Amino acid sequence: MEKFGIWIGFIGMTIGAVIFGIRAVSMRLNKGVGFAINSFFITLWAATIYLSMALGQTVIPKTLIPNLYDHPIYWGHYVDWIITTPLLLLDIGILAGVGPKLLAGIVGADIYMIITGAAATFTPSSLQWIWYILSTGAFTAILLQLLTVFSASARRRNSKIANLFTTLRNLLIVLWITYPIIWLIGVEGLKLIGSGLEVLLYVIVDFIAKVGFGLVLLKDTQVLEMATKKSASQ
Ligand code: RET
Repeated sequence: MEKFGIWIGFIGMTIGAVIFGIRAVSMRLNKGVGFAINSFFITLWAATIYLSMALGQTVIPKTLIPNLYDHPIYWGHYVDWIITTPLLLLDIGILAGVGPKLLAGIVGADIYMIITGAAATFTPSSLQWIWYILSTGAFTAILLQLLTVFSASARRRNSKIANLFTTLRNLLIVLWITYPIIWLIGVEGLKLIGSGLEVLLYVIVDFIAKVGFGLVLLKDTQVLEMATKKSASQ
């Protein structure tokens, strides 16, 4: 069941990488091509990590340290997210036209969120909740930045860019909120669901957060071209 879910993740991300790769090539040196290249690398990286998890290489099996963990740890997810979540935030930040300082701020909070989240996952005692709370704090900061300064910056751009930003921002918020919930109900947290279902849920949201997000982002080349032109300096 778990292995099956991971392989589905690998196939889904590979299909995404092929779609975005073709899109990037077809956009040639068009101004918005950076967004397609970014989506390509996001899905390529995720496909690579799903492959490593499917091969059992970025997983600690339940039986390896049974007196420490009562469940397998798919730590490949954190290697995936530490690269792909900053890239997703760069997409939405560049679309909003925010400057390098705000981009660095949100990426910093994001890296903090993933590292403390990994710490929560690897901590086999109730000390894990300290790390979970710190990670959730950083996550809240990310959401607040998206809803305030990022949205304000996007509103100052033309209406097509602003509308695409709002759609992607809402999609991102709804999807990303499910991660700490899955963790909470999953085997690392309250153990309300089993490892197999948890793996499957992560695969589904990962797929929509990367491939679905990329498809919406790349729908209109014209908007992407406009978005790469002049941006507000902040
Ligand atoms: C964890 C557990 C600790 C608390 C929080 C988490 C948040 C994770 C998030 C992950 C997003 C991943 C994405 C992946 C690829 O597309 C680490 C699960 C807050 C928000 C979007």
